[in-house]
Amino acid sequence: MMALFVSLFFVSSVRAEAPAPRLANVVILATGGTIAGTGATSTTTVGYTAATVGVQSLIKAVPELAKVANVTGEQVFQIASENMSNEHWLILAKRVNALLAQPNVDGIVITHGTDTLEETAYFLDLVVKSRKPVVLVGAMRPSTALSADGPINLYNSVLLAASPDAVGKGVLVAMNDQIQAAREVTKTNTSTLDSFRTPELGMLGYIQGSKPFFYRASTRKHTVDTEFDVSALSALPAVDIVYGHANVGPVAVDAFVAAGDKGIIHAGVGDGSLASKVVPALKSARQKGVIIVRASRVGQGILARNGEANDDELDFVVADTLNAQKARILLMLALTKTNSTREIQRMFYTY
Ligand code: DAS
Repeated sequence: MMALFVSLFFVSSVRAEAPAPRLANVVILATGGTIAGTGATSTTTVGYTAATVGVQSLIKAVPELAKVANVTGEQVFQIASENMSNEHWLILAKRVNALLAQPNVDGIVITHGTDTLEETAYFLDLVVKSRKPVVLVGAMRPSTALSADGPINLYNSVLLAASPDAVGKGVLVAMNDQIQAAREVTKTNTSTLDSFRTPELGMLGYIQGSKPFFYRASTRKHTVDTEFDVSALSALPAVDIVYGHANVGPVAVDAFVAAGDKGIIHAGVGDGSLASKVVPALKSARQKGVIIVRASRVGQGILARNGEANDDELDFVVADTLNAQKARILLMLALTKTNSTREIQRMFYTY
C-alpha cells in the first residue's frame, strides 16, 4: 500500500513539475485582400473594398489566436491581389526566408487576396528555403459581412502554421476548414466559401476542432528540395499567357514576342491543342529563343507531350498537370536557371 502511495505521490509531483509545452511563434505577414476588406453594410458580400484593415486589427479581431500560438504581425503590402506583381513576390519571398531563418520563428501565415492566392502560394512553394510551415489564407467575404469567413480562416491558418504536423509539407493553403497543397489548389468559384479546391488530385486534409488532420502529401519536390533561389534576384523573366479559344489568331503571341517576353504559356483548348493559325507565330517565337510551354485552359489532367502537337519537332515544353497560371510561375523560375528545353521539361516533371 505504502509503495503505491509513494509511487502515486512521485508521479503527481513529477507531473506537477513538467512545464507546459511552449506555444509556437507564428508571424502573420499581411498583404491585403478581402480578408482585410470592408463593406458598406453587414450584408455586402460583393462590391466591397479589399485591403483596408491592418494586420494588428486582423489579429485583435481573433483573440483566440493567443491560445494556439504566440502571434506577431507585419504589414508587408496592403493590396487587392489582382495587383500582385513579380516584384511583390520577390519582396515577400525574401522576407519569408529571412524570418524562417530565425530560430525564434516557427511558422508563417500570409493573409492574401483570393484572386491570385494560388499563384503566390505556388511561387513560395518553389522558393522558400525552410521546412517550417508557411500557410496562405484569404477570405471570400469581407471582415464586415455576416458570417465573415476571415476570422475562422485566420485562426485555422495560425494553428496549422503552429503545428509540427505541417512541417515539411510544402506551402499550404487553409480555407474553409480544408488544407490544400500550393501546387494543385485553385480558386473554382467567384464568390462562394468553398471556392478553393483541388478538384481531382485532392486536398491534403482538414482542420477540425482546432486540430489539423493530414491524409495525404504532395509527391512533387518543393521548398528546400527545389533548385530555385531568389535571394539574389531583383526581377523575374517576362512570361505571359495566351488563352486558346475558337477562332484564335496569332496576335497575342506576336505581341508578347514584340514586348520581349522570354517565355509564353499557351493555354490551349482541350489537351493543349494549337489552332493552325497560331502555330506559325509560336514557331517564329521559338526561333527567336522564346520558350513555349503548352498548357490547357481546361484546368485538370495531364498535358501529354507529343499528343496534340509534335513537341519534339517544335522544341516546345508541356505543362504536365500545372494550370496555365502556375506553369507561368515555374517557367519564370526555370528561366532564371536555363534556356534548355530539355532541362525545363525535366523541371515540369519534377515540381
Ligand atoms: N480582389 C480580391 C483579391 O484581393 C478580393 C479577395 O477575394 O481577396 O484577391
